Amino acid sequence: MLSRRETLLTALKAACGLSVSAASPLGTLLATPAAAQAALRPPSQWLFPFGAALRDGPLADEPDYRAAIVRHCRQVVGEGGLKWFDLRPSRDRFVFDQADMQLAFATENGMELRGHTLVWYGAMPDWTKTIASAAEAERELVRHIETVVGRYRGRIKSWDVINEPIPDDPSSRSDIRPSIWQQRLGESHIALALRTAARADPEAKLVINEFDIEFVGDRFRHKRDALLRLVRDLKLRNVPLHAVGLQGHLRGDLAIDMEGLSAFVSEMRSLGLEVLVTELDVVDDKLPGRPELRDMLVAARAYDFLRAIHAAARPAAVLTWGITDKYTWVPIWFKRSDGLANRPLPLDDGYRPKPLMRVLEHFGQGSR
Ligand code: 9MR
Repeated sequence: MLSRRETLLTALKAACGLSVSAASPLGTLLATPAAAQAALRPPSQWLFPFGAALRDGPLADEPDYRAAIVRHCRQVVGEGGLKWFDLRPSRDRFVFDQADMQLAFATENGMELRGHTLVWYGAMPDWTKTIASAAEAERELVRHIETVVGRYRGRIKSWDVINEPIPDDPSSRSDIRPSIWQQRLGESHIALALRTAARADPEAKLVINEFDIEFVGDRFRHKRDALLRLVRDLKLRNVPLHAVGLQGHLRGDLAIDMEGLSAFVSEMRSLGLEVLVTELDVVDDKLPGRPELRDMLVAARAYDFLRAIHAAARPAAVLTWGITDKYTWVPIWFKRSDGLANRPLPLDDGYRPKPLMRVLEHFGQGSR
């Protein structure tokens, strides 16, 4: 008779063609009894710092949420708080309350806060639409970065300076996503932002952060190629840039391009850049409903992603975009048609670890 584990693994294979046999490393690690977890190194000793994005509501109101973050994380990042929309209600005002609170929470609990984000097409306050010339754009961008990075100098040590610069379906390798900065300054806004950030905090790690570069398919290969072109060009011109962030908003229904992703990470390393995972989760709207199976599929997808990265280099950090299924952006865009709640994150809505947490632990221990 088939064991429950074998039944699940067979269902897993049938559901999305993932080749997970009971004897494979993934099969074994998913089947490890929870009791054996006690033998693992605690998160403070993982080979990369693990962390998660913070949401301010539960951070203020929910002791269980705070406890879960403190228990599992060495790094955190605000889901919001340091975006233009949050910091700049008007041209003349900077509002740091949210970010200050997050930094205080991180510091009190021995965690680093990452900065997200200085240049993004999204979450922009309406007044920025009135930026009318190149000179005005340069003035606003420089003032923003000097003020924000300067305020947290030495305290926020890693910044997503540039977020999502490559379009969803780039028309060429030099295509850059439209934004007010791209419109007014062209691609030079990217080097300007990085140089300004480096001046404001010479010790900070400066990151370009991007999504949708890990899957099989032409669109994703084009995105990878365009990001590679941009990064190479910046390094060639000695623009300060230290790392590339792979957001890792994985799709349960899309296969990881294992070779393509490993080659991309190797290329980054050969350019002298670190690679970190900044926003990992697995969008599960197209996966089968049954939670037990869905959690396995989510874990299996993340396993492939982390395995392809580790085949080339150990990531400098891994952060998930939230810690619990209770608080996730996923249903905003990817609600399930069967009405079941999404389950994209390492803890369920009762803060219990899911198979995805096992996968993170596995790589955190240095296993492959
Ligand atoms: O999860 C974030 C959501 O709460 C915000 O409404 C949204 C707009 O600010 O941004 C979401 O976070 C995004 C991140 O900043 C950049 N990568 C994609 C993330 C998910 O949409």
